[in-house]
Amino acid sequence: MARFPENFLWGGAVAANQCEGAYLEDGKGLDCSDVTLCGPTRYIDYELEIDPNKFYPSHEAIDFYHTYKDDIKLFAEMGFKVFRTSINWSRLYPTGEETEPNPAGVRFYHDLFDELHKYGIEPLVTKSHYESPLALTKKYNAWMDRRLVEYFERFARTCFTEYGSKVKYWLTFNEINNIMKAPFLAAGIDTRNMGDNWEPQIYQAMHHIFVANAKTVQLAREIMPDNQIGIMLSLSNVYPGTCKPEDVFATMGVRRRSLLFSDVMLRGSYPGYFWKMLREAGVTLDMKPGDLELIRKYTNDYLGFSYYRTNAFSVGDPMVFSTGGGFGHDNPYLKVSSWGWAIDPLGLRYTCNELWDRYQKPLFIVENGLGMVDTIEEDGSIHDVERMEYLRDHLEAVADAIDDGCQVMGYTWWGPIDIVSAGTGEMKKRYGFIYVDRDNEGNGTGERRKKDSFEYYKKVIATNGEDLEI
Ligand code: BGP
Repeated sequence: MARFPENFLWGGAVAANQCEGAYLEDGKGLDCSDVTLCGPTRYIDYELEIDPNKFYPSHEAIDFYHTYKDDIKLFAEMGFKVFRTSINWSRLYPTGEETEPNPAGVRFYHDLFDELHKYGIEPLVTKSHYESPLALTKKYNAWMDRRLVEYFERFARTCFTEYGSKVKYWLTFNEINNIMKAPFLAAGIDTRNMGDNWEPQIYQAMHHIFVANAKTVQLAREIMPDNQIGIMLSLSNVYPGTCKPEDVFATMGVRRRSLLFSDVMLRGSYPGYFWKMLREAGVTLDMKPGDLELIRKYTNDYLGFSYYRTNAFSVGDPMVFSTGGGFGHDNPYLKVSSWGWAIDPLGLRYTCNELWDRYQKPLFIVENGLGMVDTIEEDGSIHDVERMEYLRDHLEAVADAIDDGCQVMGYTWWGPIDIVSAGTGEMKKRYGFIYVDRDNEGNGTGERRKKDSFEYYKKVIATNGEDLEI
């Protein structure tokens, strides 16, 4: 019996700021990623001005803005049914405040989606993926200000009006639960002048985002009622560090710092534990009449999420941040990748069951992948067995989750082509089935080269996941 449904959406995922480059081309404005450098703390060590003597990975990235036709041809060769990317807000609205969109920016994404459809590939579009207009940060500190709701709604109206007939699957905010760990990356919020205890102030920005999400769903229902608009969270999981009740209870609290966002956007209300967080922080949200009604009425259609790995958490652990989902301490029962991230395929099965039980809404694994350093052999080949093993094992887990009764819409491997790392800005941390000749300093020809995993994923898709043999 087939382990994956007939219409399973196989594909790959990227983000505009991590692949397009052309950071000021055709009228695009600066976005927050354009002022972040290479390095493990790029999401907190940023300046709001470009230093001409520094290298910014997003400025050229892998030049997808100009190479997308050739790259999409390679995705089609692998047999992609779907391709996830984002619309860079500052390409359409350079400062975020314009009353009309930038025509060249609108045109680019029409051309991109048309190219995908040429090969029968469905676009899966994230509206905001770590790339909000920098001007909104400088003027309003981004989502701390309620005006962002209006600007995001204007951006949504343009997206749905322009692309509603070409894009069936949408996501509002990428990994928006990361706002509580990396507010500048996730929501363009500069916390450096907000003191050490900035988190309680972020709760107001979260309210603005929940309202903006609901308004976006409302617009989607009005403009493109047959399309699906999901949410997207970073949901790599966390296990109790011991079976001590205190550790189990503390770990539930850590997990709730992520599931709060899906609870609100999929169930339509602030859960009791969020009201308690507000009480304990002494925060009274500044709400407009009708806000909670909007959030209740306009919930999202599906749950998109990223899963990379799992960690463990015990009382007293530090709450570490990582783009791959970081919490307490390493799990001694798990192997780690050559990059140092834990490998836990069963954790993906566990997470799918956890989320299906909690929401009973379709799940979409829109990010799963292995970042690692690739070796180019003498003959130019790249035998990325570690990547194929990670993919095989995690697809086995997805098949098991579907067998467990979880409804999974699709799977988009993160980084089907080497792109700029979100967490460190590096090219060295490669996810792709397609190698890109470019290093951390921007040197290289940009030439594309197939790795062994290219043919492997092509076979997986061709057999609808039946043949996972490496
Ligand atoms: C997620 C982001 C992606 C992607 C991924 C991998 O947080 O949604 O943008 O980058 O992490 O992380 P990294 O690129 O740091 O390896």
